[in-house]
Amino acid sequence: MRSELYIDGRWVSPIKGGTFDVINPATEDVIHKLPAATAEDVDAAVAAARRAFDKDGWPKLSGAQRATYLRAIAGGIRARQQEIARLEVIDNGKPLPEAEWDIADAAGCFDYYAGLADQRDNDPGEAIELSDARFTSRAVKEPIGVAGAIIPWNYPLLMAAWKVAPALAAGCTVVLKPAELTSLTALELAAIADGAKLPPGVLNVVTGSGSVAGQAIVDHKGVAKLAFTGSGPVGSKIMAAAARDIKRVSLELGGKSPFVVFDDADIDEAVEWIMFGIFWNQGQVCSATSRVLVQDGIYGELLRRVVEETQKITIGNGVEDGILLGPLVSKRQYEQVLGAIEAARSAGATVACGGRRPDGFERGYFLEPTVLTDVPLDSDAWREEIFGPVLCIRPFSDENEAIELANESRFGLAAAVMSKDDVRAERVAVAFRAGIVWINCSQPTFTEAPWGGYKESGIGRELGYWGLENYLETKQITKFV
Ligand code: TAP
Repeated sequence: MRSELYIDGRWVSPIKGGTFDVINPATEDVIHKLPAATAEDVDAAVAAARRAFDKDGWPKLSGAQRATYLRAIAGGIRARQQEIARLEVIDNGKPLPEAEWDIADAAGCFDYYAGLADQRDNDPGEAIELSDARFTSRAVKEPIGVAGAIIPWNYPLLMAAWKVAPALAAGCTVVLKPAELTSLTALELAAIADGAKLPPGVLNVVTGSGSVAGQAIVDHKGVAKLAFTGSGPVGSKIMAAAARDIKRVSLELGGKSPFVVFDDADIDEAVEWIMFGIFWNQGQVCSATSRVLVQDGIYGELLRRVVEETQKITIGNGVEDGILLGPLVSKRQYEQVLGAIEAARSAGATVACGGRRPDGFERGYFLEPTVLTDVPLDSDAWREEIFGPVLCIRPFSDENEAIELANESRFGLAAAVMSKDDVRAERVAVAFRAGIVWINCSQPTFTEAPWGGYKESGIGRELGYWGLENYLETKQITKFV
């Protein structure tokens, strides 16, 4: 495990020397100490990133040259997949197979953006047809500058990859701040980039708190673009701060995503996707389909099956075999989710199963997977993101009611629909006010496809070509001929 910041291609101690504890959420043991960066360290990181951008020529390399570095990073991640996945488990708590998938996806993300970097070499810009024939014009894309990437704790390495890979492919340089709760693998990413001989300053990783290191990145004049994933209130603060010097901003802020199941759906498949949609990663997933709406005809049967399957979920330390649900990431998160369940109960909801600490667990932030019914539509449990293994399920009678209930939210990240009637499923998919819509499934995520939310779920899109665009400016070049 690394114990230093990675700035300008070197491992350095924080200028003020502070540290913070790394806690394994399954055991509550302090397993490591990491450096707490302050504004002075962020200054050094931004200065290095600026020099790499302005003077050392990272943006001027060909796309193919940048792609070579990205592929080397992908290879470096794959070569250490098992070891990094284990670090993710002891840091975040997720079951090992899930961590292995995350790490493989992170490597895939670097390979994918290497492909897009390659393609940009052949892109002469877009010719623009002008109304005045005396001029010719074209639009070209250029990297924005230094990108500040601030990421959450639910998919630590993968969220780093979603930001670092497209930024580097575009020709930006990066200062990355991982969440204090899960910083171990971001430092390993720096080590892998170092091993791939990424030029100094192109990627800098500063660990530390959001209010100090994160805020310093947000406020820094040398940062041209902010890419953030996390909570709504922090996203809102970042957008307001970015407005001061018109930094480019992309935000991914979570949601309260609906899953509409019509009564012609296959019950076995519906149960499987519903469970996956909420209990994966302990429910700490921005796109979790945490509000399930089931048509009257199958509501009773589906609820019975979901409860039955939920009670079978094996809970435990993610490093052990056969575990499907690990601990929540932190004491704070555990208490917040328990509090949300209690508040739901007080508001009149029924706890159909779960809702408490499982028997036999004295240490660790373990919580039984929970199913809530009779959740009032005006309660926080129905309206607010709980970010834990808590499913709200309720019946509906017809399509219009389902769409209305689904869209009645200040969020709009994802939505899912299940029906054997393709025409109806397509109609509902179009009616959803959400950035990501799944038909007959929930949560599949592809590096090639755009990811981001409507409404208060965020602004901008990550992944695919859209993810690259996040880090590019558009320039018009017009010539008098
Ligand atoms: P946030 O506070 O939003 O943390 C996300 C990232 O922002 C972390 O790296 C955090 O740093 C940093 N940060 C915090 N304050 C900042 C500031 N003033 N300036 C710049 N960066 C700042 O989320 P959280 O506290 O970890 O979780 C709270 C709730 O947010 C959760 O319960 C959940 O509802 C939601 N959440 C959503 C997502 C997604 S994917 N949408 C992910 C995580 C959490 P530190 O954590 O190191 O302080």
